[in-house]
Amino acid sequence: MRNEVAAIAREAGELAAAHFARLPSLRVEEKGPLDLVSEADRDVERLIARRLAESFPDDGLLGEEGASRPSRSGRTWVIDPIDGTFNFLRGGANWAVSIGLHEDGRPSFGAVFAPRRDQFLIGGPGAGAMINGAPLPRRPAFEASVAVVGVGLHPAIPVDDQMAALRFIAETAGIASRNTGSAVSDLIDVATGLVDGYLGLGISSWDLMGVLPILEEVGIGTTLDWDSVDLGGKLNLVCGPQPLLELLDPLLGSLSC
Ligand code: LIP
Repeated sequence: MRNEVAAIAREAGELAAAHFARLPSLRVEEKGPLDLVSEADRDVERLIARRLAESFPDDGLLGEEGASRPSRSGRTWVIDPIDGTFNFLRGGANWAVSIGLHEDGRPSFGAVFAPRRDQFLIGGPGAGAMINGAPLPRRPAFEASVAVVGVGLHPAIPVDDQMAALRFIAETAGIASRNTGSAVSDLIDVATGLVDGYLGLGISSWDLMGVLPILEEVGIGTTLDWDSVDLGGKLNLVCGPQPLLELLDPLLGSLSC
């Protein structure tokens, strides 16, 4: 499975990069306020869905841009063809292809490829975790006095909740924050240690399914209770080492969204 999924993620990233090289001519539509989709997203998702269906014909599919296929195996591949579409369409580097396997009710394996950042991660619980072909090291112990968290706030989240989240991080937790505009990029930054963790509000399962299993393998957890996660719904979560989850978890219970 590893080799097949790696090859599909690579091919998808290369197709996305080819579209990125001709940005001005891409057709772009608005899905909603501050939410864009381009022919690149759709083309890359079609490729991933086709390749996954060829390799794993009994597995289900769920994609951000509409790919959908019922599962006969109990396993479902959850796809974000380009996470960070806004960045992609503006010529930025923070975007990635994400392919994750949902199995036995939780993320079990994933591959993410950020071509413009030259980062390819693959793995999952019990399957190892690799970055660019090398083992991903476990993160050093969390130190609150120098902590920084990536933040992703979906535009549909009420502004009061967005402000409450930023205030909680700065004032109550007393830590720094960063924002790449791509959940997968933020979570790759957790893997590489640029940030200690991630706070996401209004995040979708396809933003998370590819990279969370890789992070779990190196001891990074989340506040999500997978038994109650709706794969088509919006999620609020913290991801990080246990002390960071405990530091930011009270915020989640205080929000209206
Ligand atoms: C985006 C996320 C981003 C989040 C956005 C959106 P897309 O995914 O990665 O972090 O804040 O609301 O969901 O739409 O670029 O695949």
